[in-house]
Amino acid sequence: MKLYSFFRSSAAYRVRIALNLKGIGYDTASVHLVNDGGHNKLPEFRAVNPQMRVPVLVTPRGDVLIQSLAIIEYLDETHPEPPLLPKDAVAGAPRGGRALAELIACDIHPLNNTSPLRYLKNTMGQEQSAIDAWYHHWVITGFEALEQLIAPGPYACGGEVTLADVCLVPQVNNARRLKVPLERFPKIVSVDRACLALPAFDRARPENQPDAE
Ligand SMILES: N[C@@H](CCC(=O)N[C@@H](CS)C(=O)NCC(=O)O)C(=O)O
Repeated sequence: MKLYSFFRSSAAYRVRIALNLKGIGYDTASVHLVNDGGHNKLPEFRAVNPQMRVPVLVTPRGDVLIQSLAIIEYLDETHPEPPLLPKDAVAGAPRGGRALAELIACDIHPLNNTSPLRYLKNTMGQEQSAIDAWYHHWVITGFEALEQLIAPGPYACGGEVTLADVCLVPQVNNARRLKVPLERFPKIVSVDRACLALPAFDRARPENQPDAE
């Protein structure tokens, strides 16, 4: 498998964790999202993914998969062990992996992603302090709900790692990098710590990637 990734991308981080959990080897094709205005905007990458975002996973038979949650669902179907998604729909709500994963991936992450933040700065002319306040606001709002929904642990949905953990750890990493105070979220911090003690999560950390800076 080939993964188009950027060490700091939280969506790519999710897929790296899933690949590691399932013991699937892959090659990293690094796409720098910042240098020269973003190498993801170059025509050669646009030809791979018209959305010009990472991650992109290319399977051994040449299928080109985009969108981290869809990629992870594909990995779960083709490599069922260990399962990351509940098989029964009721187990998915409200504390199941899918609901918490979507809380993070659909409601928090899009608001603090590279493109919207750049738009706030370059098109809307916002000061960096206002952009930081925006970022903190949406992470904290999401984390306030997530903190209440997390199971007793050690992982977000209880005793097994699920898609919720795969999404939580990169979002916490991102929040720490942007200096969001996490003292009010002891359950989130505890789940993050438990996950990062697992080699699959540790190997997927931004600082452990071949393109880390
Ligand atoms: N919903 C997408 C989000 C992908 C995404 O936005 N990736 C970011 C990095 S975390 C990206 O490539 N951003 C480039 C840009 O916005 O220009 C997914 O889950 O894969």
